[in-house]
Amino acid sequence: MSSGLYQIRDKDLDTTLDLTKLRPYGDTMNDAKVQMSFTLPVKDDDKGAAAVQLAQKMGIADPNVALRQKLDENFTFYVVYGATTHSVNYNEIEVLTVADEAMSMEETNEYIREHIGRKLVVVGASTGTDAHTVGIDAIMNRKGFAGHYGLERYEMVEAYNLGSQVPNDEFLHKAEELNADILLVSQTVTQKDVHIKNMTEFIELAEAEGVKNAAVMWPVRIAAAGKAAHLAGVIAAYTTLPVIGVPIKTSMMGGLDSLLSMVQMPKGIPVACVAVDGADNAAILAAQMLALSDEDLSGKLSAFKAQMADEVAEKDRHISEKL
Ligand code: B12
Repeated sequence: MSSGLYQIRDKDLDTTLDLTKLRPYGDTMNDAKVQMSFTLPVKDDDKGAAAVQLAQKMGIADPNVALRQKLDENFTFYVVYGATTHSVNYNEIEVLTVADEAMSMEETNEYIREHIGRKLVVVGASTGTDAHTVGIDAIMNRKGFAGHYGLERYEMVEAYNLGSQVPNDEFLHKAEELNADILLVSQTVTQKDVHIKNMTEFIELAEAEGVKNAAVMWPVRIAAAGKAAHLAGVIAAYTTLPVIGVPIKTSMMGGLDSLLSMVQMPKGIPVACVAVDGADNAAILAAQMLALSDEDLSGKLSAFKAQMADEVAEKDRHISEKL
């Protein structure tokens, strides 16, 4: 092997990784080498040193202009290579993340089979004047969306997707006819607030004629929303019934946006808000509210909580055995 210029074996190179002073890896550990490129709106002349000075002011030690190229008479492109004088403490970095535990299709089916003992009837639509079908299709259609199957594929769900621009009265009558357990409304937020008009009409109609029919929605309402998370608040503003918000995880901000839109309600218009994607807890909370005036339901909830406690004890025993 050559012992020339590029032989690095005998050199005393730093190999330690100190996460409290994390620096870029250029050619060797901790050399802090970075490469950056920028364009200066000046001609390519002797004052190319401006690029070097700029790099130094940005905390780059020993900057080298690796490339300098005239773009036109008054613009020059630079690639500068050098070592950053900064480092970060990797161990102290805290990232705000949203815990996300979702049940698989099989687990959901099993849960419904065990706890409800029959298929759940779900009716969904994009209501009023809203023509956006794709969102409700994503949730309901067999093929599903983004690697998740839609409700039509769930063995323990009887799903009816009515499509878009479904008049509110038609939607409610269909729900009544099918004896629906759950109504899914998809509304796109519009600049002209059409979604609020659609939603308030829906609430008025439902309160006028739907109370006795859609058992799960009345008298406790659960509002789930992703990119239209303020709708829970809209519902709360138009009714005296309790509203439980379920912020849905979004691709942009992991659901933090939905969460804040639901919890930051003005005084007088409360929305009880559960965790991001916390539909289970919303359902349990709704059941607990209903149980205040329903002895049978209250008994079922007590049994459910006792079973949960047994399950925790069983898991604890299982872990203790393993240790
Ligand atoms: C396709 C599209 C259309 C198509 C719809 C075709 C169809 N068959 O659906 C057409 C051309 C008809 C259309 C029309 C209009 N559109 Co449009 N459209 C879009 C577009 C490009 C994509 C929407 C989409 O399909 N997304 C994909 C699906 C999978 O995502 P999603 O809808 O968000 O659904 C997910 C979640 O939100 C959630 N979800 C949805 N519903 C529900 C329900 C429940 C219960 C739950 C739990 C979850 C949930 O789950 C889904 C899966 O993750 C968006 C821009 C964009 N890139 O988002 C604009 C957009 C939604 N449209 C918009 C507008 C303004 C309009 C019009 C008013 C334009 C006009 N001036 O005419 C009209 C309205 C017509 C009407 N009467 O409603 C705006 C809305 C304004 C805003 N929010 O800022 C957007 C955002 C574009 C924009 N930036 O201006 N549109």
